[in-house]
Amino acid sequence: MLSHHVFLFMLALLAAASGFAARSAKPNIVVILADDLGWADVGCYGADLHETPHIDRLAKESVRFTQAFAMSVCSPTRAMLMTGKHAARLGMTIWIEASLQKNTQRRMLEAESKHDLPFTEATIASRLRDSGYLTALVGKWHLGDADHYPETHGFDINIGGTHWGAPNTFWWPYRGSGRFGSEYRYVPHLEFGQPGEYLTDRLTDEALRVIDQANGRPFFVYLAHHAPHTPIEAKKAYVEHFASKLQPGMHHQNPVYAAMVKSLDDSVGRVLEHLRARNLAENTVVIFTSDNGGYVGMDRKSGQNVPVTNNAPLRSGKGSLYEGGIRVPLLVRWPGVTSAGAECATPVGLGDLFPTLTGAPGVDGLDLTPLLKNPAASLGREALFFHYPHYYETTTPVSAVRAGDWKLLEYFEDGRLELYNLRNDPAEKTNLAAQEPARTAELRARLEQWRGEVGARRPAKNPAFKPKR
Ligand SMILES: [Ca+2]
Repeated sequence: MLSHHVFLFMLALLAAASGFAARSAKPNIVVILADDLGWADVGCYGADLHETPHIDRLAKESVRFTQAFAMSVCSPTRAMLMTGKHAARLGMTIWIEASLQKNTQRRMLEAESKHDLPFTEATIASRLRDSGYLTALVGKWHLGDADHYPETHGFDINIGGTHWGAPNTFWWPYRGSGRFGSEYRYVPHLEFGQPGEYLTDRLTDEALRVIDQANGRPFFVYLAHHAPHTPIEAKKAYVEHFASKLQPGMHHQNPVYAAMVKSLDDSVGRVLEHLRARNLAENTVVIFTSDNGGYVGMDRKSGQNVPVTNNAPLRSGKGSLYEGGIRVPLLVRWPGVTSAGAECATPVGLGDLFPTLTGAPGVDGLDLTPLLKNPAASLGREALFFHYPHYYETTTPVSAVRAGDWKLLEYFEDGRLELYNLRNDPAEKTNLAAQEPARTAELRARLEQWRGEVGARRPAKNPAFKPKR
């Protein structure tokens, strides 16, 4: 009996020892998530006015994914990124503030959407913390109210994360007024600062501090910038630089937005330099991406009369399921795994980061390691799905499926189907649904089957809707 106990004790010791060995071999992880940064907003994806030398250098050291997909708005992407589960399966299909407001003047009533990430969900942070990492969210959270803040989802440290999707201002003290008083759209834990301090810089300072705080422990830093989401506000010297550089016919036309993107690029440069200076670069995975396509509306609140950005050659922008709304930059630098300067055109989703970073199976995400080692490898995925049963400036309720070069969109208001061949028509100009009825029907059936499998909620006809005469 006693020897049996001793045997079990020794087994436990061995397991602990091998677990420790595995942990100590684990790399640090920094995920830098931009907010509303479009696919074409950085130099290495084709920007002209914007200047992103640090992001472009990271791209040269990374696998650059040319067809990486987010959901079309903030919270759904963030939920999927954190959990590896599709936003439709989680029932989180629109950003939080909008899930609480119902507009009943439209043709359809939007689907219900959860506004708190359920505690039953494992996150990248909870998995990594369980295996010994120091875990920190610095910046935007947007996955629930105060009782669902990052501390309740696996983060040891939360600097700035609230249910708010954007600060009132990018200038310290980062808060507004209104019916919430000085807590209106505030950014917590940044109370001590000075006038003139810019949020993107401050969040970077905090992220670097967390890296130093880890002090030898493996760390996961999720640096979720608010930039370049509205309000479109930037440093004066940068704005002047881009205003003087601006030429008619340039792809991008907003110097304030260009200046915001430059501050974001500065942040990436400072993180990379800090890792290098601390001798951590060779043992740190660095990922750079965005949570949805670029915002193509105007930021009238900031007094601007040009669109925030332009996702050309892709169609439309944030909110839409056309490529401009969902295709995002994705760079992955994993020392010892990725080859410098590699490119990968395989469609991937941000839900793939959960299994890739944790080693745990993803429910909807796939481990990208085969592609990180060899960008020409097969991931074995047949299709990617999108579901946005809501309205936005750019869209009415819609679902979409991407399989190979083909993409089908189904609009709920009228059942309209649109089929595009993205290889021949990346701008989604020519709807081939009528010319390709068999392919259209097959993709529509696949989309319908997927919606059933994940329990995707649908919008409903609005009986009170009165069309304008
Ligand atoms: Ca966003």
